[in-house]
Amino acid sequence: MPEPTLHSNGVPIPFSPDLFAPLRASADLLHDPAALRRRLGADGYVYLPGALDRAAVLRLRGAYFSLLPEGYLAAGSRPEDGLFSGRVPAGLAEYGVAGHPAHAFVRSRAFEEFTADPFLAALARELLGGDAWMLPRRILRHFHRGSGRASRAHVDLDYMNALSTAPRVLTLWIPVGDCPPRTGSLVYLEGSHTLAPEEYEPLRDKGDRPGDRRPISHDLELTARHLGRRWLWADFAAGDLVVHVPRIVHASLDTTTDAMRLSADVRFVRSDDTPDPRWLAPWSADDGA
Ligand SMILES: O=C(O)CCC(=O)C(=O)O
Repeated sequence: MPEPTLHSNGVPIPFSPDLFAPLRASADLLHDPAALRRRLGADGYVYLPGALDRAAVLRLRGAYFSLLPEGYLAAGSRPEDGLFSGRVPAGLAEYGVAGHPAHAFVRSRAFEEFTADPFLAALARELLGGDAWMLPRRILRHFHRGSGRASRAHVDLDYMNALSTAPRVLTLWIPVGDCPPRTGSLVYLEGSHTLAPEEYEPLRDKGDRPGDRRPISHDLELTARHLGRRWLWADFAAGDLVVHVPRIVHASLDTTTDAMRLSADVRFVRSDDTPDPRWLAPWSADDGA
């Protein structure tokens, strides 16, 4: 079980039954696309423990962490463990911009091959109910303890709204390594894909990023209480996968373990829809999208 108090962006949230509940696992529906689609519609996500090859996920983890400069990883540890030394070596480029390993990694053959797994495309096709393709902007997220950084509560659609019609799009969130809540896992606000945006609009006024209306809130307890819903969590392991719809509110917790949080989010869009043009180039942390 997680600690009695978790944090997101440095803000505490009690791990209590009025604020947290478990994600519902749907791996048993993988053989039944229609039922899986219904579950996605009902819950706004499908959580698929063990859907991916754990060894392949851990290889990907090792491939990324082996690119970090000397001194970043704990002495004597393996890249695959992704253990933080407690010190970011001086001179490293800002996270995810050209010159940082994450920027190179999303353009690497290892990442390309991993995300090209036909299982992912087939799953997206089944859930979108038609031909779909993967948007080139695929994000790698790496957090270490002490950074006080996590993803604020948001809906993906607010980052993909350049067109007047919303594309039919799905996000596949892939923890690249074991990721319990204390390592900074993703949490979903129960049933929040059915909320009208006006219901969470007031929260944006109290955010920690004045001038950016896209995040809903950095304060997960305030968000849960304002909307009267719990955060759904899981003890994610390498090989797990969650698919979510673009209107579900989600966020991540702070990393407090030596094991660093690494994840990838990839998005698939229906082939007969026009995607937001900002998602057509490989991700860079400073691309403004
Ligand atoms: O991994 C995270 O912290 C955020 C991921 C996310 O927002 C997404 O996959 O849509």
